[in-house]
Amino acid sequence: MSSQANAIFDKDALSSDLPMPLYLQLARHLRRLVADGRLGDQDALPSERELAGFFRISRVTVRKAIHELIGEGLLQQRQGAGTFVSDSPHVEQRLSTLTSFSEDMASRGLVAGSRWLGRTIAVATPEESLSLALTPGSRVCRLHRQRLADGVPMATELAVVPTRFLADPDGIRESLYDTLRAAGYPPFRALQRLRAVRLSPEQARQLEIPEGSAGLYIERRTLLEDGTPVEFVRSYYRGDAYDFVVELSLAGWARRKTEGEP
Ligand code: 16G
Repeated sequence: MSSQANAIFDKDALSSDLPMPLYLQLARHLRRLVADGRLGDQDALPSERELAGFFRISRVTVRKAIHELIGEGLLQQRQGAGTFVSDSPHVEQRLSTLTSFSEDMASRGLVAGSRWLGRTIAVATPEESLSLALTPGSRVCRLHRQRLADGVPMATELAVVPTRFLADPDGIRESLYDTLRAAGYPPFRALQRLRAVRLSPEQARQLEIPEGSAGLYIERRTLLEDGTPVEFVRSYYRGDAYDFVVELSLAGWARRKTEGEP
């Protein structure tokens, strides 16, 4: 293996004493190197033979780890050229259109996914009651998900929906908005607030990025056409992988001025 590769990979990252199969330990090590930026987009991995020799494991184990990460979209293989780190998905979201995460990803040719971190029914907190215009003691579904683009975590979202609009949190398949539409409560417009934050160690872990990374905190209050709040969402997005794009147009008075009207 080249001396450069020797400096990146850590022999001690794998241990047969751990209760985790060696191929998963190697996959975890490679995932961390990508997350830390020590392996960048399109970097070539050493050959299977070199990795097996370096970590003193079988080539079958190396192949299984690589296969695992290809499945997650983190690595890709090119015929005859070897294994490379995939380009990290970079997503742009237009701020002026109301779309769901699933729709955002599909429109970019990425496969949307979710991992559930929790889904429960509970009594709304005072903050949730205020945001959702609920009477004290109202019940809500709390839907906590890690959102993935081509298998890579992009955000964690905690969506709160009154049980009046969503009776069974287990009824959601991939898309919350599709479930709401099917129930006759299509999200119509939303108010969104964004701010930059330093992610907590727990949030960084959930997004599989280094501790101390910057992120975007987004709060969304979504309304039905008649103005009734249908969801209140607090999300943490990876700061490095998501761009929010806003289209600005001149205000009416300014447009009239540029068009030479008095
Ligand atoms: C987006 C929304 C979120 C909504 C989710 C539904 C932002 C900041 N948030 O992530 O409020 O709950 O889409 O996605 O855009 P789904 O229909 O794919 O479950």
